[in-house]
Amino acid sequence: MKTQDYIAIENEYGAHNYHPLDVVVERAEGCFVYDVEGKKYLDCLAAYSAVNQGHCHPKIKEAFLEQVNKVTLTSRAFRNDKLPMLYKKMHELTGYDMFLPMNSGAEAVETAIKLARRWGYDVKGVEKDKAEIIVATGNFHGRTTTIVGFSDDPDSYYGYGPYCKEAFPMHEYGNIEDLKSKISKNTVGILIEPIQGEGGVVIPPEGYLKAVEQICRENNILFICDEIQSGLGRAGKLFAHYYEGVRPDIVIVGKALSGGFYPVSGVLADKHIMLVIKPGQHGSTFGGNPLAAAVAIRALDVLIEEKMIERSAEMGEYFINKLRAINNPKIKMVRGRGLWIGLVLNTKARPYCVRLMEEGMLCKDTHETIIRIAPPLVITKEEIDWAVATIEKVLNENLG
Ligand code: IF1
Repeated sequence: MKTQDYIAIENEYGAHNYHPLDVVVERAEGCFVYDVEGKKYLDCLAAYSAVNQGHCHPKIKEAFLEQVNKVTLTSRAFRNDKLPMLYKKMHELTGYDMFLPMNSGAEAVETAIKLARRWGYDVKGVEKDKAEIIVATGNFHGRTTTIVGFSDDPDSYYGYGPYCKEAFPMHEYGNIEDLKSKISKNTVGILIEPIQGEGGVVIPPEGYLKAVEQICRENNILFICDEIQSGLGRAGKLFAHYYEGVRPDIVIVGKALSGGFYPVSGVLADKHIMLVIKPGQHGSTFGGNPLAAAVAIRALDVLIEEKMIERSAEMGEYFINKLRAINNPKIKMVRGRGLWIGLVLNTKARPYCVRLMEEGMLCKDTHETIIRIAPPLVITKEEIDWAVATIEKVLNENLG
């Protein structure tokens, strides 16, 4: 079968909750994916930063295959020999006392919301069912109804209510005075991304994260940082919040935690927060299963052993500088941290993403005019040179 055959079947029998580019991927390795006709593409989306380690990384695959031949899932009614080792590794790598494993990013965000609310009632003493968590404009934290209920993007929230909006006061991302105005006696947490991905790699003003941390300390509020997309090397550090030297009370992780092999997410926190949830008060069927743990352990090992975080910082700076050297009036701005880049155009980005696909490069447009560029962290300088030349070539075309 050819590309169009797969697309026809997908359109006929699959829900239309996405509008993907017309590329039908058959296999992938490292920075490259190959379609059903064998055409090769440089992947500059990396599954929205879930394959920071590169597609089908051999060492993570090895861990997957070894574990899948032993045991994959026993439920949390019993213990297993891999989860404790993941807990220990997360502690040693991040410095947080404890980790609560889930599966999708949204589930981890929901977990962080429950943890903050429970801490609010049991420790801070907030009146029952009155807990508030302040969120930011332009946020993206997943697609469950609680989460889309505090989105300001109609594509996320329209038609899925009712919501409990009063539980999630919204402040303007980056605006500390506005944030302060949203604090009440019932505020238990402030939930933000250290860099906003869906908004097109939006970096907040210098000092914003530090000010959020200070506000949390002064008002006995939990600083909740969603590092599901920005974390694990994507922004050039283990966590993007390291750029401001802050230490959130709760850090949410996902995506590259498994290198794209398996849905693995979770929440990091110290004991005085994490232990407010008692046995039987939260969990999930697959959360913390031995296959997930084995894969996550190796995905983290690979990230560190192959110095992917340092590469992200170095290659990202190289990529951004080369993009900024392109002399084309269509380019409004190039922004980013590490290998996480938003190429902001003065015109619609989608036609250029389609042309880049035709040229053998995959990236995604967002918010109409932004091309999101986030390749696996194993990309080389030669591959970046080719990508920049291809972007320059395509932007020189008039696509209306
Ligand atoms: C889709 C966006 C990116 C996330 C942050 C939580 C989650 C995500 C910061 C939820 C997930 C994914 C979802 C995916 C596309 C992608 C995305 F475009 F939707 F917004 F990356 F920017 N926090 N982001 O970025 O994690 O439940 O998906 O595992 O919905 O198509 P999830």
